[in-house]
Amino acid sequence: METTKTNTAEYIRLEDAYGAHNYHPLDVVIQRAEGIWVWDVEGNKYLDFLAAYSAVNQGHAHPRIRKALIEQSERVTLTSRAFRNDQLGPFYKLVHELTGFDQMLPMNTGAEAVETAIKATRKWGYKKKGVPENQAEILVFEGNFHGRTTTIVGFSDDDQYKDGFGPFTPGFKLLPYGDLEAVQNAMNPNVVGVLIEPIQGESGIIIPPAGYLKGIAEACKKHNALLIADEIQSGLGRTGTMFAFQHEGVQPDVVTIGKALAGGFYPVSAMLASRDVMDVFNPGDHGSTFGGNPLGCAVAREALQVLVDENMIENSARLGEYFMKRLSELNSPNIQEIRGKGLWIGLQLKPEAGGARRYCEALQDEGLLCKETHVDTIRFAPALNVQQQDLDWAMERIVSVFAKLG
Ligand code: IF1
Repeated sequence: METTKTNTAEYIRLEDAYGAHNYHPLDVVIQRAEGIWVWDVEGNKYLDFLAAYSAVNQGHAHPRIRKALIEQSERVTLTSRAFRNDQLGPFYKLVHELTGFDQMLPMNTGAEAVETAIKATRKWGYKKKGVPENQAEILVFEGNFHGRTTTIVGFSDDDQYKDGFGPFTPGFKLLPYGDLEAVQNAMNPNVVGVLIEPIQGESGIIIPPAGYLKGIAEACKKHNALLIADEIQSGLGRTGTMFAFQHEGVQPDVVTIGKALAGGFYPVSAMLASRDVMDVFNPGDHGSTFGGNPLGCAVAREALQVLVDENMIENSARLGEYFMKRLSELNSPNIQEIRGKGLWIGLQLKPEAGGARRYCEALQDEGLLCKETHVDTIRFAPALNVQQQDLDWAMERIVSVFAKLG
């Protein structure tokens, strides 16, 4: 059959005709990706400034990670956890060595890692803290994003994430983000944990006041509650350190990781914790078909190794600072605030600027792919192996778009 060069419009038509409309993506149909660059079906080249929401911190299609995927795929890909495999133990050991946490429980998506952390924290509350059955409370925060399961969206304060999906899971208390007193006042004997993003991602790279995270850690210690840091987006070098919580010098009891954990090649997530927390799980309590599979473990081991071997975390800290400085030179009257840590930056526009979407569309026309969040904020989050000249290339286009749109 003669193959026709299907163009962008045709791909969009197929998605619209046969797929759920649960996203409003930019009209760019990506066909190939390498490092920080992606190409669409028309042959246009773009600098990817979203990095799949920080799931490709190592850059697209990293050759070392691809090699690990191919080699493992020729050995064994999935055994289930009914049996053991030769990739899981070494993966556990590497994560322990890199993060200092005693143990991990491997899952697949970020939401599953967060659900695992919720279950572990509740069970720890009942079995070790002595909270009466079904009375456990977990403190959560306005502007949170922890995934899309019914339990997780149930404690979101974004109406769209909840609309039509009730009834929801009880046992969560929403507090204002950044207000330490609110956390201290919410503490009571039934509080088993505090679930927080050290820097809020979806909300638009919201950085809490200095000392806030430390204050929460102290409140958790005082009231015998677990501090759970969701580092699924902020972790693995995105903010210039392995974990965002390290900027505050705190040591959470539980951490969730995902996204870049397998370098964009495979969904791998995990909950990290001390033995004291992890030993609430007995055989058969919890799990998943693909959790800890040898293919995901082999890929994740190499993805973590690459992050370290290629100094991507230091690169994120150094070039994040550089880029923040370059962005601060933009003197557009439409800019409300520029926030960021490492290569994770949110540029918030004033409401009168007409929304970030049109800036993202204009940037797309200039060859830069970004994503707006919460209407007014443009998110800049390139792969952590971006180079200074790439940021300068991006800056030229950002300057040009702001000159056009104000
Ligand atoms: C979508 C947002 C980002 C996360 C944090 C857990 C998860 C995420 C801090 C769940 C996932 C993704 C989900 C994706 C878009 C993206 C996103 F806009 F939704 F909020 F990054 F900001 N904790 N974030 O950021 O991980 O189950 O997706 O593997 O749902 O549209 P997941």
